[in-house]
Amino acid sequence: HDERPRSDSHLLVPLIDLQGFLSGDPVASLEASRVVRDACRKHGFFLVSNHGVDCRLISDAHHCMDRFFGLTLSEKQRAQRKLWESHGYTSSFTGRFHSKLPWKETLSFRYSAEEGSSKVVEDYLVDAMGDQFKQSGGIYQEYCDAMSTLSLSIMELLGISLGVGRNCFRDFFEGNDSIMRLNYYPPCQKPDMTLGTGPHCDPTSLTILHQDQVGGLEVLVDDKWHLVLPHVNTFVVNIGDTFMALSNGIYKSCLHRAVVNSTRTRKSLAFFLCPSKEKLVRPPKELMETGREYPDFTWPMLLEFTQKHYRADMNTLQAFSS
Ligand code: AKG
Repeated sequence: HDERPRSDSHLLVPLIDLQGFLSGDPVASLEASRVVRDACRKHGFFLVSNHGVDCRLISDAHHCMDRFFGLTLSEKQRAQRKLWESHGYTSSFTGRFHSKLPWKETLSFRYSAEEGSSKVVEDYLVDAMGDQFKQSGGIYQEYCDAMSTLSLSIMELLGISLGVGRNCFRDFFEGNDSIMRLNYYPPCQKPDMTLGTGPHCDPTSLTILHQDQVGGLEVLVDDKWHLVLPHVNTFVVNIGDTFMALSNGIYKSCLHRAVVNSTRTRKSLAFFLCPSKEKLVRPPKELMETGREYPDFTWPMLLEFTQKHYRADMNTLQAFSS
C-alpha cells in the first residue's frame, strides 16, 4: 500500500470539541458520541480539541524531544532498545539496520496507571540517561498521566457511542499499562524513496497522537492515502486492533503511515493505551448478540504475535484470530 506519489488529498477527520462532554452537558455528549460513532465505523480516526491537556505541557514535551534527539548517537544509545523489547531508543541511521527501515528515530517507554507506579516514566528516563534527564522524565510522566486521563474520558465516550454505558470501557482500562513513543523524523533528501513510519494498524487499543505543524500523517481510506492535517492544540485519536476486537469489529482500526519531507524535521508524540497484562479482551455481551469476530486474548498475546508476524500487507488482527 505504499505506492507513490504521496497523497494530495486530506481526510475530513471530524473534530470533536470535548468541552461540553467533559463538563457533563447531555446535548453536547450525545452529539459527540454520534460523531465518534460515525468516524469509528468508517476509519477509526477523529480529532479532539478542548481536551483539558495544558498546551504548555504539550510544548514542553516537544522541547524535551529536541533535547533528547539532539544528543550524539552514543549518548542516545545509552537507552538503546533491545530485540523484542518495546522500550528504548531506535534509529534508522546507525548502519546496523536494514535500509528499508523507516526514516526516523524513536524513544519509547512504558507507562503504568497502576497504584504505586506514579514515577515509572521518570525513573526509566533517569535510569537510562542519568540525572540530567530528571526534568524531562518529570515532564513525560506528567504528559503520560494527562494522556491516560484523557484516554479514559474517550473510553467513556466510546462506551456511550456503542450503547454499552459510560463505564464499561473506562473500567476496563483503569490501571492501564501503556506505551509512549516519541517519533523524530529528520529531513530526507529523497523523501519519495522512503517513509517516516511504514503502513501499519496499531495493535494497541487507542492512540492519542500530537503531531507538530509540519504534517505527514496519512490514513488509507477507500484504497487511497489521505493526509491528516495538523491542528494547533488538537490531538489525533485512532482506534487500534485491541479496541477493534473489544468492539467485536464494529469500530475499525485502520492502516496509517507517516511521510517525511526534504526541508523540515517533524515530531510526533504517540500515547498507546493498552489494558493491563492480565485483562481478557472480550467484547461486552451487548455487542456479541449476532456472534463473535475474534477469540478472547490478552494484550501481551497480540503484542507478541504482531512483533513476530507483522507484514504491511496483512491484516494482523485477522491473522492472529484465524
Ligand atoms: C506510530 O508511531 O505508530 C505512528 O503511526 C506515528 C504517526 C505519526 O508520526 O504521525
